[in-house]
Amino acid sequence: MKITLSALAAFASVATAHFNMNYPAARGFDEDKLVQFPCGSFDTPVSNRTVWPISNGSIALLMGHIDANVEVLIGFGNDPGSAFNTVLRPTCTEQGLGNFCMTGFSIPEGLNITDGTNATIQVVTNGDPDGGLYNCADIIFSTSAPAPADGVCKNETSTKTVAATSAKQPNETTGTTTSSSSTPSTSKSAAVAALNAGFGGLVMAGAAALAIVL
Ligand SMILES: [Cu+2]
Repeated sequence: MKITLSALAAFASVATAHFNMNYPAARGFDEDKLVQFPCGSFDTPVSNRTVWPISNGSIALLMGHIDANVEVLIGFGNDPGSAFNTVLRPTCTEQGLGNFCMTGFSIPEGLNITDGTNATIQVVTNGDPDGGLYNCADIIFSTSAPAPADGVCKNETSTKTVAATSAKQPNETTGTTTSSSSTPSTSKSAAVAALNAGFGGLVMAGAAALAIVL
C-alpha cells in the first residue's frame, strides 16, 4: 500500500486516536476504552444533545486507521442502552487518514420519528486487530436542524470509500472474538442483509481490511 506524504502528515496529527466522532458531538471519548460496547465506556446520554435532521443528516469522523470498516446504527429514545437496532448506513470500507464526512442520512420511513424525538447514533469500526471500536452521539431530531458549520464535515483529498471487504459487521471482522451478547442480533442480521443487497457480493481484490495498530 502506497502512503503519500500528505497521508503521513495527517497520520502525525491524529496518531493517537483510533477514530473520533466530531459531528454530531460524541457522548465522550476515551481512547483506551473505545473497545467497550456499546459506546466506548460512555453509558449515560448527555443532556446537551446535538439537534440533527430527520433527513439528509451528516456525520463527521476523524480516522486514525489507514483503512477501516465503518457502520452506523441508531437507537431511539432517551436512553437506548445497547439497543442500536436500526442500521443507518451498512458497513463500508473507508480508506485514508483524517477527516471523513458521511452525508445523506435519512431515517427510514414508518418509525414515527418527529421533531423532538431523542435518539443515539452509534458508529462502529473494526478494532486493531479485532473486536470493535465504538463512538456514540446523543441527538434530538428536528426538521429545522442547522447544517454543521463550514469545515466541520469534510474529507481529506486522499479519503475514499469502497464496498465493504467483509459481509460481517465491523466488530466481527475476524469472526472469532465477538460474543453474541455484544451486538444485537437484529442489527447484525439487518446489516448483513443490507450488505448483501447493497453490494451484491462485490469483493475488493486484495483489500484485507488492514488495520494499523496505533
Ligand atoms: Cu486504533
